[in-house]
Amino acid sequence: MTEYSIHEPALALSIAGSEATGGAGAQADLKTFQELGAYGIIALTCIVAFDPNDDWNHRFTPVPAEVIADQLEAIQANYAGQLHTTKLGMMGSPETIHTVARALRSQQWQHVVLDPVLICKGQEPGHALDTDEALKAELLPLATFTTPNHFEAEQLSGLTISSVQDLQEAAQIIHDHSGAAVLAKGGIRLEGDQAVDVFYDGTDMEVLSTPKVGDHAVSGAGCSLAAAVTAELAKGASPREAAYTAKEFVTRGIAQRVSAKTPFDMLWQGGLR
Ligand code: PXL
Repeated sequence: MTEYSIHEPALALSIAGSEATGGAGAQADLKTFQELGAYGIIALTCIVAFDPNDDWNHRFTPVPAEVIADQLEAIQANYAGQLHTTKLGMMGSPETIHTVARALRSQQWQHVVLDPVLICKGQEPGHALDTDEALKAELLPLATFTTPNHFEAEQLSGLTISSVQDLQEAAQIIHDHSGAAVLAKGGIRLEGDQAVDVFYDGTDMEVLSTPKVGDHAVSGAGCSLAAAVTAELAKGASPREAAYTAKEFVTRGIAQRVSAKTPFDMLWQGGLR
């Protein structure tokens, strides 16, 4: 009989939406977790299917609240006492946010990484506004780490961000408000030849800068960055170390992108191999 051993990888739960083409969402999270050696677990919040006949607009289908609650019940029971790290991606509705917040509050977490996905094309603006408010009220206070992009950092801080100094100020405001470590992403949005992100955890203020790779956004960069932070935290890295590794992971993935018919290419999660 062949011997076996019990493996004890770092566990990482993503609560996120499916983006069917595999560029973003839960698919990007799972691939990132695997690449970085964490054991990936998913609770799906919604299904996004781009429409090739309508400019690739997002067709959005929420997963019913009770089905989200069932998934989280199964996951939390299965890994009771072992699961300490989670990432929150696209929620899509206030009801989903209530359901996820309730499940999160039912146990202790070491790391709750919030990718504050605020709007998704294809959602009604009124609906999206409710979702943004619920996210700020119910999920941001639970977060230990958050990864707003340029637009989200403006929304969460109330600032207009056009320089690295503005991005630093926004990171400080978001940290002061939430208590979370903040990795605010300037990405390709700030002028100049560097893709600049800012890390702030209340003590350290760091500017992470790499040469821009092209001047077009790549699908999955935000999801993969937050997922890489999550995997690294699950493995025991400090928030600052996790931010640097995640930036490297995404920069290499953008440089080795997967081409597609959508207006954006996709990030390749195997870039560090
Ligand atoms: O990149 C944000 C994002 C997150 N999650 C899902 C998405 C998208 C963007 O398309 O579809 C499910």
